[in-house]
Amino acid sequence: MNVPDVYSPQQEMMPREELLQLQLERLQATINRAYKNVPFYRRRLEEAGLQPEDFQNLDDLSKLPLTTKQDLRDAYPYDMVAVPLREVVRFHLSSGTTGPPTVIAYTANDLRHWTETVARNLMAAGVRRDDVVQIFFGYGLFSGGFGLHQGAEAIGATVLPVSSAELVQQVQIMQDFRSTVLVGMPSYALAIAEAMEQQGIDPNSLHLRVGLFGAEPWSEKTRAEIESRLYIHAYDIYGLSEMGGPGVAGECVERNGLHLAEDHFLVEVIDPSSGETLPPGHEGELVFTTLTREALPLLRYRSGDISRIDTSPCPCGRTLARMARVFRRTDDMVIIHGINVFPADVAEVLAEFPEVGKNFQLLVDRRAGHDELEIRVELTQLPSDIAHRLLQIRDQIAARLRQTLGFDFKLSLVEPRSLRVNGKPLPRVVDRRNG
Ligand code: DLL
Repeated sequence: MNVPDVYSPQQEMMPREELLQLQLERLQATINRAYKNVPFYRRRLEEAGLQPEDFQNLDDLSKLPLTTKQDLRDAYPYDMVAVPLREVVRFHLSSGTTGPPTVIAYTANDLRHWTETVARNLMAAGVRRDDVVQIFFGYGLFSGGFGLHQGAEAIGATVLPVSSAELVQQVQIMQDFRSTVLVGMPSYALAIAEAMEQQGIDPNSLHLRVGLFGAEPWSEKTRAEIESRLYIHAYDIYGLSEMGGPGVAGECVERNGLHLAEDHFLVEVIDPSSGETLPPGHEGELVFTTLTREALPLLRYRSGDISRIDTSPCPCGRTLARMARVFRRTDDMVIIHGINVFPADVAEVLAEFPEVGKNFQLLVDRRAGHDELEIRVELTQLPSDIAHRLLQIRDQIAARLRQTLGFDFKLSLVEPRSLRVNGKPLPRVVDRRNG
C-alpha cells in the first residue's frame, strides 16, 4: 500500500501494541478529566468505590458502569460538559426525537480531531484533493453535514455543501460542477438516482466515481443498487452524535468492515442484556469511550448498535480494527428521513389523548427512495358522532406528533383492539424498507 494514500499513516498503521499503550495513556487522562470536571462521573466512580488511579490497564474499564442516552438527556444542556463554556467552540444536538436532545460540545481540539477522523474515512474510500465532493447530509444541529465538510476540506477537495436541496437541484449541481463524490444518506442517494432516471439522465454523462453513505442502516443489496444506478463505488461510514458524529469508522477499498478510529475511541462489545464484556469477534452492542475528547468525555457509552469487531490485519495496511456493518439495534429506534425515531416518543404523545389507547404501530416504507411513515393507532372506543369526532381527534394528534417528529407522516386511527393477534399487541415497528 502506498503510504500517501492514508490520511494519517502514523496513527492508522500503528503497530497494535503501540496502539494499546496509547489507548491506555489516553484512557487514564480521560478518566482523570471526567472525574475532576464532570460531577456525574465523579459520583459514578465514587459509587463504584473507584479512584482514577485504579485504571491500570484497559480491562479495568469494565469496572465502570455504562453511560446511557438517558444519562445525557438528564444532563441537558451543560451538565456533562467538562470544560468552561468559553472553551466550547461548537455545539451539535442529536437528531433524536425524545424529550431533550443530547448535547454534543466541542473544543477547538475536538474539532481538529473530528476533522481528522472524517478525512481518514474520505481518503480510505479513495477521495483525493482533485475531487469535487457534493454533500447532501443536513447542515445544522445534525453533525453529518459539518463533519463531512470539514474532513473533505482538510483533504483539499472541493466541497459543494448542497445539504438537503430539491432533488432536481442536486442533479443540476452534479452536472454543472462535475461532482465526483457523493456524500449523504444511502436512501437519499437512491432518491437522487430516481430523479436522474426520471429526467432521462445517463449516469455515464456524469463524473461521479465514489460515494460515502451512512447515518442510517443499509445493506449490501442497497449498496449494489446504488452502485449500479449511479455508477459509483459506495462506501459505508458510521458514527453517532455522542462520539462527535461521523468519523468513528469507515470502510477502506477492501470493503470488508469499517476501520474504527481506535486512537480516539476505545470500543468494547457487550452482551446487551447482561452488560458483560464479550471476547473479541463476538456479536454484541458497541460501547464507546472517548479517548481524546475535551468538552464531552464519555465513558462506556452504550450505542444501541449491534455489530462485531475484527482485529485481524487488513490487506490495506491499516492496523485499526474493523467493525462489521451495523446488524441491528438493541432498541426499537428507527431512522426515518435521517431522524432517529423512538417509538417511546410516540407513546408519550399518544398518552395525552384519552380517545386512543397505548397500542400503535409504526409502518415504515420506502417509495422511490423516499421514506414514508404511517402511524396506526387504536381508538379506545368508537365515538358516537364517529365521522366528525374522528377527524377532529386525528388532526389534533397529528399536529402534536408532527411537533415531536418534525416530519410528515400518515396517521390512521383504527378500531379498538384491531392491532392485536390473540390479544397480543402487534410489533411496534414494521420496517418494510429493505435496508
Ligand atoms: O448519524 C452521525 C453520522 C453522520 C454518521 C453522518 C455517519 C454519517 P446520530 O444522528 O446520532 O449520528 O445517529 C447515530 O445512526 O447509533 C446508528 O444506529 C445509526 N447509524 C449511523 N451510521 C450508520 C451506518 C449520526 N453506517 C445512529 N449504518 C447510530 C447503520 C448507522 N447505522
